[in-house]
Amino acid sequence: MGRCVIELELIEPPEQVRLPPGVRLLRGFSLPWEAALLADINRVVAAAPFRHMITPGGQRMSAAMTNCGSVGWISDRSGYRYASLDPHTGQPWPALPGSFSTLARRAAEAAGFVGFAPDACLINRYAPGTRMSLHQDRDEQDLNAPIVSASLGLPAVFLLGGLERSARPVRLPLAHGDVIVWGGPARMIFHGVAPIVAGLHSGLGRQRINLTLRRACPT
Ligand code: MD6
Ligand code: FE
Repeated sequence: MGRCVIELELIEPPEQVRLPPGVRLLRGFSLPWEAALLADINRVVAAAPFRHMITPGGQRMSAAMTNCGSVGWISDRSGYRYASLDPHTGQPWPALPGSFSTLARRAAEAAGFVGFAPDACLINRYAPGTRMSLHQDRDEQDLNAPIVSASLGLPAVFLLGGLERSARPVRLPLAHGDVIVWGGPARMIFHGVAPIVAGLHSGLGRQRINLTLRRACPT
């Protein structure tokens, strides 16, 4: 008898997690674009390879990163910022693929943010054990635009904090194909990624890839 109660708790779907206003989780939303996204990621990475950036404090970031779009997010000894040239190649970042911008616009729309026109996409690659510590996304000039974040490959536990660093984060499991959109009152929320658990994803192997689409420059 008691066993039934326990099972009901265990099978409660993650969709039941109550999200703060301005945050929307769209399960499986990117799956219709899966093949195009993976091909476009490969094209971007061929022109602008993944690299481990250095924080202003001198630490090597554990997620490998690259960008596409008219500007890309970079970090080095002199700080965090958007730059129109890839410091690794000296060339402009690869253009934002149509699959990325279409996905972003449609996901933003589904979350109630119409007219989202991203100009930058940060691509993060996580090997097992890799994490991202709690941070705010605050280097964009247009804080009215939402952010669209697509998870691919190995699952992750997204840490969704509050508007102050001290708030205890909610743990939000993310699977291949899930998309998070946030903006409005949630735009400056602290967030991070718990260490990725080792595993093998059928399409992407032993890694998680995250696409974070933003509007970095004023419209
Ligand atoms: C990640 N994402 O999921 C890291 N930032 O790998 C982020 O830092 C992030 O997912 C702002 C909005 C959505 C995000
Ligand atoms: Fe972020």
